[in-house]
Amino acid sequence: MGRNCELNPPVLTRFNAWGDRMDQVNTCNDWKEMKKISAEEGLVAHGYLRNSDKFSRLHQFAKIYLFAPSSGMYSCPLAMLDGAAFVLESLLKDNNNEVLSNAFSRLTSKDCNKFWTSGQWMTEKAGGSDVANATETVAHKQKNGTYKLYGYKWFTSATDADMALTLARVLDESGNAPPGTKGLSLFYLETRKNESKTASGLNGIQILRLKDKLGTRQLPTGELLLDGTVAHLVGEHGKGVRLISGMLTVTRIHNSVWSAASMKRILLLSKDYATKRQAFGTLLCDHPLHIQTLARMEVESRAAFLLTFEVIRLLGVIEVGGGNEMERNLLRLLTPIAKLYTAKQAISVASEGLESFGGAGYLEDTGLPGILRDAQVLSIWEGTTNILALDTLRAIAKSKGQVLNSFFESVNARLSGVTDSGNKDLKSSVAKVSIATGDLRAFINQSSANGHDGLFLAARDFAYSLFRIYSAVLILEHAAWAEATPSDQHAASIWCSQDLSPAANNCRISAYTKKTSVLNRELVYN
Ligand code: UCC
Ligand code: FAD
Repeated sequence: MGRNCELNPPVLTRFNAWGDRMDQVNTCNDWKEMKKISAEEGLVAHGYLRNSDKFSRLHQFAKIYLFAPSSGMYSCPLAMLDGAAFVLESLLKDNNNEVLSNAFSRLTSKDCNKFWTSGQWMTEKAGGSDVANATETVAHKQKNGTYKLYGYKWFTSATDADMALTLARVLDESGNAPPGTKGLSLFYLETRKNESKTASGLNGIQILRLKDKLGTRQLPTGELLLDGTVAHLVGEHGKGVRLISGMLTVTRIHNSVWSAASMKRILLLSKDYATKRQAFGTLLCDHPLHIQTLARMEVESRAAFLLTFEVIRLLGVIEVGGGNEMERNLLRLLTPIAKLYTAKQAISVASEGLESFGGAGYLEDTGLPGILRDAQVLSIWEGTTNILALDTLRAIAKSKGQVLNSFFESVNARLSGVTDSGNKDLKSSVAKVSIATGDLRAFINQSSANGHDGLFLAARDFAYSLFRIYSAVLILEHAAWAEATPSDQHAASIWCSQDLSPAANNCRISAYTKKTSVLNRELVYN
């Protein structure tokens, strides 16, 4: 079914035979079936029913991890609807709102006749990273308290969604709105209106075109013109970016799950193929160099899985009981880290995986190229690598460094746990992580002493360091279990043998100065 979704991508019919605007997105039957399966399997509902208490998110995401690589990218609408449910649930805790309550119950329903999906429309033509300055959509207040939205949404992934959360600037009586973040408010809208006078039945929305994309061809990603779309303000005026950030937390976790799941899928295929294909008189699985390549893919996949599911565990704990300060800090810090790093890993593992099939990996009828095409988007949407690296610095600055203290405290506590397990085979790996952690701390102290500029230029390497160190700790913990095998210890040894703290690497310290920025510019443009 997932494969069929790629082979039968959505088609937009803009006009009917009589010239009326239809703006109808036709998706294939398998795509529609995915919606039904998602509802019935509770792929979002489990996270909110909380039948497994603080493990409910783990339960939900374990299912999504299994579903994702075969879902024909249906994980994408699920991610956005989960993000919307997260935002609505937190708002409904303090305010009883019939419209939002109805939407929440639909998003979290296991009844496929009631179940809704949601879009997340943030990106406009002028930019998707700098949302505050790029958003030109405006909102006019109506006498009945609703708003009408006018604007152009440049990327909307679930054009077939039932509802959406979006950003717009509320105009005052003289037609002005504050610029930047302060002027942005969050709106809820339903995409269809029963009383709509237009042939399309849409709520003041025109679907101008579907994007012609490298991958994610299963998804109806469209450009929308909002022309009097009736919408409801969500939360306070001017708090749009902060409110939608809750949504981003959840969708970024979904992105990480997709990354981890996609790596596992290509790895399983590569492993299988290696037991069937012969070269130079032996099966590929008997060529040590080929198996080294697969072993490295395996280690990347494990690290991505462990860190992502640790973030999910934290989310579940916090949603049920609020969590302690360390857990809240770690969730805030590790969410962008997990998203940015696992996305890059997914692209590189998919590429390596295709190569492990030789020429067959390049052929469309194997279905393999789609894995690489789809992986490439993971580092672009939901915040690019650099934007997420900067988000890490935002989290640190906003908490006045507390999130970093929690990080180091947690790393040290967990490393001590590994040491206490008495497993001698892990000793040298533990020592490597301890040294890398110490180096990173020293690097941060030095950057702070030099002013904050250095840390901005180091942001990406710094984020990589956080990911590699925290994953190292998780892989080591796993390898220290009584049930662990020598393979788990070998995986830990491979992971810990890389440069665990690229930001702190001695020859790099001088690489983040203003002078280096100037030289980089020369290098790129001269
Ligand atoms: O791409 C998209 C959908 C793709 C399809 C879904 C796929 C899901 C995965 C599926 C797997 C198959 S939707 C578009 C995604 N767009 C982005 O991710 C935007 C990227 N840009 C950023 O992330 C920026 O950092 C912004 C827009 C979030 C913020 O930029 P600003 O303007 O510099 O923001 P400020 O002024 O720093 O922050 C405004 C407020 C602050 O709070 P207050 O007002 O209390 O001071 C920040 O602390 O927002 C708060 N804030 C956050 N809070 C900002 N970011 C966060 C955060 N991550 N967590 C908590
Ligand atoms: P830009 O913001 O112009 O960024 C260009 C480059 O500049 C990037 O490499 C970025 O990292 C870098 N950069 C920008 N600012 C900085 C900085 N301060 N420091 C360092 N580097 C920087 N959006 C939605 O809202 N809803 C959707 O449903 C949706 N679906 C999408 C589906 C697909 C298939 C794709 C490809 C995109 C989708 N998007 C969606 C849009 C996506 O979120 C944006 O493309 C993304 O956020 C980047 O924005 P941009 O394209 O404007 O790039």
